[in-house]
Amino acid sequence: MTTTEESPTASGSGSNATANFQATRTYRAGQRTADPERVSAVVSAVLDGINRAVLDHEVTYDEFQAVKQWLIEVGEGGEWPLFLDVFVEHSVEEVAARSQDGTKGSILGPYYLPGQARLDTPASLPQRPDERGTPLVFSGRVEGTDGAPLPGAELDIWQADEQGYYSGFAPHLPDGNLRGVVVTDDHGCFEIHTIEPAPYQIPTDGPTGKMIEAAGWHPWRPAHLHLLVSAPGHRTITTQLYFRGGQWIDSDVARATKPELILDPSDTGDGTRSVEYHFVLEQG
Ligand code: MBD
Ligand code: FE
Repeated sequence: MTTTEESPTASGSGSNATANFQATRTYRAGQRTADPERVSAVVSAVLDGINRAVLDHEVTYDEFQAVKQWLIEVGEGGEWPLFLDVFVEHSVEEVAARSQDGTKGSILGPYYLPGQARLDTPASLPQRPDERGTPLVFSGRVEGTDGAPLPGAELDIWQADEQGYYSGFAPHLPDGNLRGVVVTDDHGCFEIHTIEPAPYQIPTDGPTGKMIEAAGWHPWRPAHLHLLVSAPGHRTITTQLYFRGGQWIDSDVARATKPELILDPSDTGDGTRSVEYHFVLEQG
């Protein structure tokens, strides 16, 4: 099996995402026992959808066997977190968003790693000495839905580098690169110095990428910053921010963009770009 030790490619990242999911499961919700009626309702709907597709498209035995083989490969390649976060999480997030106020959310994705360095504002995300990419100064404020600033709020931020790789999921990157937990100042303000990320390509050499290619789709997500924004007494927001004019904004393979989440950085004149964003957290 390919690992990220041997190769920084997508199947490497995908299997790494499975290991990460299992290692960090306790950070995630969803351990409680489900109501049998709900299990029956949801599982029936999923199976109905699959059977409907088989009948409507007259799926053959050859195709059925190919699907079984592919499902086995997704598991063996460790790509279930990748596949599910790309193709399904956007609907789970849409449901969650129905009861959420304040800043719009987006999907978490497979590459969050808890426990990063805590940094006071103004903060520079950990970078290699020769980190490539356009410098970006990302600043703003965190406030409640009542407009009150939230000092001591945390922005847990992670992003791809200028080649589209995430630290922890590519062996050539140092641990913690372009990740950090930035704490707001007495006025709820933050300032983060980083670089603009590149678009992200689903690894083309793994089963998820092969399915995308077989269907003739593209494997790209637009460039984005990931954030978990939290403050005591407030509901944590999981979101992503994109860049105006960025490639794939209107055709994100993970369908995770929203118009409210698009940044429009301006040139500062010295090759740096700068942009502000205000986060609004719901009480409770
Ligand atoms: C990513 O970088 C990402 O954000 C998601 C949601 C899925 C795959 C890779
Ligand atoms: Fe991402």
